[in-house]
Amino acid sequence: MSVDVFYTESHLLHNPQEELEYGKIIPFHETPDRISNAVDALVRSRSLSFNLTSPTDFGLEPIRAVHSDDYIEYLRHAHAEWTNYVGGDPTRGVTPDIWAIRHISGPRAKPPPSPDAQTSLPRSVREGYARARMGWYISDGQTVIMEKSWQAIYSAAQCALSGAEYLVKLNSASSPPKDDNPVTSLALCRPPGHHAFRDVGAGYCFINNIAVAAQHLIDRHGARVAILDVDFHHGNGTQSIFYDRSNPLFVSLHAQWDFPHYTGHEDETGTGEGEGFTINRPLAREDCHGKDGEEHYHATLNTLIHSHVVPYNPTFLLVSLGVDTFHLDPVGGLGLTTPGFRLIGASIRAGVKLVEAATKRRVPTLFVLEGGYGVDDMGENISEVMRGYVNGL
Ligand code: OKP
Ligand code: ZN
Repeated sequence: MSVDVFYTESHLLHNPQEELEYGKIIPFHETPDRISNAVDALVRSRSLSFNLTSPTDFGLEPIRAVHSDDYIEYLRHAHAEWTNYVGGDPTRGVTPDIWAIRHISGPRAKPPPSPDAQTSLPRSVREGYARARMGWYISDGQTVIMEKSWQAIYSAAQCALSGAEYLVKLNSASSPPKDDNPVTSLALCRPPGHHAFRDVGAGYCFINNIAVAAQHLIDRHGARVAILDVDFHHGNGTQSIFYDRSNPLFVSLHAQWDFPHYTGHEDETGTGEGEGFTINRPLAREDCHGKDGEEHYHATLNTLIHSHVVPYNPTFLLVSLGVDTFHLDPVGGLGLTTPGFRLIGASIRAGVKLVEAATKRRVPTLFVLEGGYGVDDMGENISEVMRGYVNGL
């Protein structure tokens, strides 16, 4: 069997050269060669065959089901607005130099209106509007927008949607998928998505690709969705979007006290109807080194799958697949080795099989790429996750 991979070259249009990290300007980590190298590795993979597929265009509607109209509108014009009013080299990326701390500013805080509509105001005032708006919608200095970034952002969401829709088709095909063949696909999204909130971009993310796919499956196909986030970083955007809902379930395993720094604690469990449908397991980095560390990681993941994902009985499983847990990753790094990624895939499949046995239905599983910054290894690590999912250990 082969795994369909949804991918488009539009991501090449988003290639910032630098980011602001802890007060220093450093080379941008979330580079186009992450995807190019991963695609090469998948195509060359001998362990499993991958079938590269271009995404279908599902339009803006599924994105609007997750993100606010003003935010989407802002993202589309952010680069032009900034370079027009604030200035700078238009061939380079832009990122805020002021940040709205909304929980401090309070519920009545709001961004200024678009400076384009304020023709009577002095230029300097309109410049202030443009700077304030960037800091309202983008919450850190690593989330950099280029002139054509929107095209890449939009296409990444379409890749996730296409992966989801493909699973629906495969699952309901008149000739049902062969007995034991898994129903799975991979969306190679870039930029990533899991730090994107309803109306805020952060951590290289703008549109929350996996949230858009989950919402689409719920709205169009009445799905009951479980999201399992195994990226090194806490999926704070996904958590926030679904915090007060019982569908989807959101389960995250991540490094404690690293980016995004303030969330992902065990006592964040959802609110209202969503109480109990957000599950966080932060891992101390010092517990994840060496062989014992890797075992600790897998034991924790397995417990999460068995005590939360399986009992939820999802009709679809969506995995936020970050491979930045790899021990050599330059941004994350949580002690995982390449065979460890195969085990992640196998553990997820074992959980899926339990749900399938209990419900007598297939559980289509979509893997959505999030982080992973070691460009030489990430393709192999992604491919090992898929191989573990398809073939087991
Ligand atoms: C996005 B994804 C830590 C700097 C943090 C931002 C990380 C965004 C990660 N040395 N920089 O979850 O992989
Ligand atoms: Zn990450």
